[in-house]
Amino acid sequence: MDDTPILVELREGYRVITLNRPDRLNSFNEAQHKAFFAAVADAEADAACGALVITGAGRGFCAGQDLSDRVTPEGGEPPNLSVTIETYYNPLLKKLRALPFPTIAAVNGVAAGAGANIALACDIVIAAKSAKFIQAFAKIGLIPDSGGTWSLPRLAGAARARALALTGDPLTAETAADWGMIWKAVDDDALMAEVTALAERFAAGPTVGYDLIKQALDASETNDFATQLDLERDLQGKAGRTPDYAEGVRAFMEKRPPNFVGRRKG
Ligand code: T3D
Repeated sequence: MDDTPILVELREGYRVITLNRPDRLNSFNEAQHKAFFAAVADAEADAACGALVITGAGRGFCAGQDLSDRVTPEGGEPPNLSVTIETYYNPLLKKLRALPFPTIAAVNGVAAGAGANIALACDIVIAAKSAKFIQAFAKIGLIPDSGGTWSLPRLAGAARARALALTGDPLTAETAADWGMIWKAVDDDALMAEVTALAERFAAGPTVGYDLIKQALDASETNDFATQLDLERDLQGKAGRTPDYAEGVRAFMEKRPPNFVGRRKG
């Protein structure tokens, strides 16, 4: 096994980050927390990065926090989990959600605990049919974190969110897709081809427009309808001033594929 906890691949117009602790199902220890955050921040800082793929090495996507770091001897001082969340998970989740380009979770195997909710925080989740999503927290006396209590009711609906969170029962990729929690479940051996095609499409796409779409959808979580209409007016004004909009319309009228440049490509 490679002993670096994160692998980063720079591809034409996008990046792939692979969580790389397969023996522990890519669960997070401190080194992996730090390396993952740094890799996401590097992608954000790269003007040529138009999409980010997150996946896991081996048979799992990510099993959340590495619990071998959390064993408390009987009668010992319990760890202060708020500190880890404040130090690692919350900054990571905030950064992931705010990235100005599309994020794709390629869920290659089990996604449990924080691992499930990191996947669900991505813009698009494509999972191998053998993958499972597990809100494992309740099984060890915790609550869903990494945005789980926010994203689950929104993605799965209130009743399913409660059952998933309270039981910690595994949810198959196909059921997650049927419920609309993820974009799709695909045959295991088709996963990376499917994800690569989508990432390449985003990398060649109107990147500023994608950023504005994300901003509008995020704001809709708290806006009322009238406020959202005003926001759409303002963001569409910005989109309409991009070279990619001009190119998109020209290409449509000339019946040819568009050649987008995207501000982030420099
Ligand atoms: O702590 C804080 O800072 C607060 C933040 C918390 C965030 C969280 O994510 S809390 C939730 C933590 N995660 C879990 O509770 C999930 C624990 N893992 C499992 O329940 C199961 O491993 C799975 C359902 C994910 C997969 O089951 P299975 O049967 O496919 O695999 P396995 O045999 O259980 O796991 C394979 C190996 O990975 C195994 O090691 P071994 O026996 O081969 O040496 C197992 O111990 C290890 N592993 C799996 N998950 C973790 C882990 N080791 C450490 N931490 C893990 N989370």
